[in-house]
Amino acid sequence: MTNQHPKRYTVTAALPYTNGPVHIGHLAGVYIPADIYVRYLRAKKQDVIYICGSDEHGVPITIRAQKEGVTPQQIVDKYHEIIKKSFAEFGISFDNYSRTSAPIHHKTASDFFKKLYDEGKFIEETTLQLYDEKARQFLADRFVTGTCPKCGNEQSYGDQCEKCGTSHNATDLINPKSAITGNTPILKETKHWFLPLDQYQEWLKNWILEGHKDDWKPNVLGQVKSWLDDGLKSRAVTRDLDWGIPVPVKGAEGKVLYVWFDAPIGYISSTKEWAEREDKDWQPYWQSPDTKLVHFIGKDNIVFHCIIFPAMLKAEGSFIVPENVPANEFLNLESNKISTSKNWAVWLHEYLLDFPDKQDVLRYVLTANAPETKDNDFTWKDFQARNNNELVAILGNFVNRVMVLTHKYYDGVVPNTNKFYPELGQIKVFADKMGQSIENYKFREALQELMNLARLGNGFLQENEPWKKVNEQPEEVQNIMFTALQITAALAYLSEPFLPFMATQLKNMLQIANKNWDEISVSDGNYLIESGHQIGTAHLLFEKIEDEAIQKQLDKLEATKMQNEKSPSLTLPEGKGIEPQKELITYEQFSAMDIRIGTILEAEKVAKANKLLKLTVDTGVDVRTIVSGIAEHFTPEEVVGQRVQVLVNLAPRNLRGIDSNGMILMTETKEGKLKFVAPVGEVDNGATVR
Ligand code: B3M
Ligand code: ZN
Repeated sequence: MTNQHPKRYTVTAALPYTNGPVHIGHLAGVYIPADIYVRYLRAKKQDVIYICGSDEHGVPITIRAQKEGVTPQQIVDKYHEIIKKSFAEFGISFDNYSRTSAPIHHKTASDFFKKLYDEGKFIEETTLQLYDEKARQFLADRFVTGTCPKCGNEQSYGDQCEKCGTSHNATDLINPKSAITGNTPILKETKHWFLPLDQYQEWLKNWILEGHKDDWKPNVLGQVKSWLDDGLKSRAVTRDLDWGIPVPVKGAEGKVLYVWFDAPIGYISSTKEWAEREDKDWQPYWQSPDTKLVHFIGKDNIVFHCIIFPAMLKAEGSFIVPENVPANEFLNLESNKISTSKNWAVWLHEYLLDFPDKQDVLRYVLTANAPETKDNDFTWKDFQARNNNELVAILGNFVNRVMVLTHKYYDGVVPNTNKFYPELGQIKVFADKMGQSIENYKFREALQELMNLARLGNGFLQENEPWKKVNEQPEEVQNIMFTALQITAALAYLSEPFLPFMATQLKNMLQIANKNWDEISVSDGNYLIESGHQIGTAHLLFEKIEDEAIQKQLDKLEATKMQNEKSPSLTLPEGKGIEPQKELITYEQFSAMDIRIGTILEAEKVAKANKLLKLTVDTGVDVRTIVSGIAEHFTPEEVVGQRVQVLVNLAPRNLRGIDSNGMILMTETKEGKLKFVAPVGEVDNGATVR
């Protein structure tokens, strides 16, 4: 069932959530492997597009906005720019990087939903959903945590357990807790639209477990099999939230598309955006059976890309489905799980401040150590070792020796040859092997081969020792150097998918143009760099990284660790009863409130009202009556003489027949005990609060 000779490739990389910058885990898991794959295909002159964009909806964005005290739009605007820039700086060569807040995406996702809706592909149902009474909000996805019904993980999210990877409905959670207030939610009725995944079960089983049993990665097949074995259930594709794409049907006011419904459609919208800009047709890239669609993702996204999105595409009817979904496992950092909220990460923008121009070193280490088959660990010591012992000592050293000797012996002119060393025949073997590995998504293996070619070059020089023969056997040395230069040129070409910055630099040093990957071979009379060709000046491709630079990074992580121990969560204080921040107001709105310092002069209970005290308050402006709902917390005697803050220009209200002229400001302990918000130290009555 695989497309042996596709006419074109559509390669997508998971759309990162715009709730923070990107880190090495993102690069290693998704963007570098996909980038290697497309750079290789481009070098083979294939028709390929590399599509991505920011995932700007969903609960993580809302949570981040609440945490930073700004609107979701401000969050996505900020991180979209940061993320896009980081990708560009690391040479991630998207053909298009869009965003799901773009109008073209809203329209595409909305039309997609509408089509399925009109064709009766959804089940419309009013069900009981989790609701946080305090936050006055339905809880889905990351707004709720609880115990995973499958593995017992107590921190599972509403839509997915990060521990076992299961995807479930929020109501499946055992002991659900609101991530906003920490409260136990109640069940409340609400209407939603469900995609009946069970109807696609058989088709999915045949397509993946039969059709792709030999070419999909075992970790991906394993997860798919486990969901299918459990039996697929209907999944809601709408949510009661105000951030997202409005559900485009009547009676759905206040509801938006589930982020995992709209986000994968983002691949299609981003392709449309690209096609518009490039004056191309987007359809063949998504609808033509001779297109090979490949989704690069992390392991936590498998269910969405292998079950839900394909079911959506199938339901829609006019789209192709992916031919592979090469999901990676996770990368840890110094033995701990990378965490945005705990700041346990190497952020790309921060890396570049400390290691400017060392993008390729990170690309190299993250590929050499990629979590292709199991979780892997990034350590700074390994980073240093791989740079110093591999990039500098093997690749850089070989290239440098060839460059320097060519300038020394021949003033930088490629010498003649009359001998065909077996090493030359190896070049094509390497190119083919690497190509095979890349096509099988084994990028570590491919990179190993690249380094093996550099090792072969070093071995060749070591064995033939041109520096010892240059005076006695000049012709022999010409043959040796000619051969070494061919290997150097091959390295320039073959390193391009992995180390694009270095490859460009090396091609410039050698003064050679790009070449089709399939032509990276040397046979008698067919060379990568010709005799008589003048090469450019030599520069070192890599430099040693000293201990101090590594120590600095380790110290930084140590500081993070200490910070986390002091205040364990920088995240939205989960379960601490903190209410979410309200909508922003203007300064004018704030200054319209007249708050004064005052003193309670008299207090008495209000007849037949358990909660109310009638207070006489000196506000500085005047002495007035205020009725306050504090009687269950304070006796009248307790509050006389209490200094308070009073909102004095609140419109009067009549409570139990008494005119109340203002409001006393109160706060509340975690246990629910009311407290006065009193001035600290000497302040006169009538002083304003601003
Ligand atoms: N934004 C999940 C993530 O960043 C999600 C991927 C969407 S791909 C359509 O882990
Ligand atoms: Zn679980």
